[in-house]
Amino acid sequence: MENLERFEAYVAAENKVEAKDWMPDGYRKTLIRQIAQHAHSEIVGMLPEGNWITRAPSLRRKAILLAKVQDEGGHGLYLYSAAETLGVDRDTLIDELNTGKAKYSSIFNYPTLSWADIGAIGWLVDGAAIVNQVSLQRTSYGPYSRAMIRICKEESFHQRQGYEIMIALAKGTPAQKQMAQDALNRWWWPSLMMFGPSDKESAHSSQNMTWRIKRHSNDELRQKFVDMSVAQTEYLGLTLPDPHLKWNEERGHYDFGEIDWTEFNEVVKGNGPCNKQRVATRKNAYDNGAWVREAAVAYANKQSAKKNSAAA
Ligand code: FAQ
Repeated sequence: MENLERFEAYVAAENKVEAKDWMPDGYRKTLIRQIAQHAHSEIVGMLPEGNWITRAPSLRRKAILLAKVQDEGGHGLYLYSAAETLGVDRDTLIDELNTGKAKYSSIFNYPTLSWADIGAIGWLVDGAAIVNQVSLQRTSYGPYSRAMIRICKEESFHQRQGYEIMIALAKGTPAQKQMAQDALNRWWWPSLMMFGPSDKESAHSSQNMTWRIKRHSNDELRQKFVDMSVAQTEYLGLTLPDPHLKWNEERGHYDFGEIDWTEFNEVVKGNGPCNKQRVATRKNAYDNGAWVREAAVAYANKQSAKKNSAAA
């Protein structure tokens, strides 16, 4: 049997591929692409929420938000490690992010204008991320699958903290409820875009489903997210900003309006409201952290020199 045939039979039987196993070049390449984009999304995703740490409305909210943003940094690090198992160097990936070459999720190119946006991000953005990532727990590449299992546990806490902020606002004063509705209006459609282009337009889905990298298509996951969000919105007493949203008895799902794909494509191309700011902030943070990296390497070198001289 050819290597490729054997590999495809192996993943079709629900076995996990590990770093040292033989894999097709295309499998390695698309995984590096997807895992790196995912890692960058976690790291850039720290910025819109980080913007509100100093302005959180209470000490309790500040502590929770700090922990959440720190978790996202941790997710980025697991994911860079998973990408490295495929033979790519972390510095190369970070350089691609800092020079604006790398893609990361479109959602993080929108601004956080009010405290309610922190609720909406936790509820909707982490909510959408979980729907996608629960599916990816069963991805065929072992290191990615294991990273997803750890990450999903934390994402569900993030989703609940966001929803709890939304409950507090939606059940608060009329002005607070209005803030919550305004945040929902602005974050709903960009959250649906997180799932990627429609199945008809998705370049990688078909091959990646065969290789069990992706377990569900972009549209399937998007539909699942819409279906679960309707009841959550009703509980809040808010309204989803979509006049076409309607239960379809025959399909057993909600129908919903058309996504603005022109907006999606522009944001992905780098022309969203905050793309330039996000990349510049990341580059700045990286440059300002050079001394920390140098100190860490110098310390590690000193420790190993000490060990070697003790052993001699
Ligand atoms: N934004 O053929 P497909 C999080 C690109 S985690 C930007 O369908 P694929 C946690 C795509 O890369 C959020 N680009 O691609 C958190 C491809 O470009 P390429 C991130 C997008 O890979 C919460 C092209 O379009 N999650 O947020 C987007 O099969 C709160 C064609 O698309 C992940 O990355 C987009 N929305 O499916 C953190 C999950 N959609 O490379 C902080 C893992 C598509 O050909 C705060 N990734 N593109 O130039 C995936 O599951 C997949 O990569 C998809 C896209 C589903 C995103």
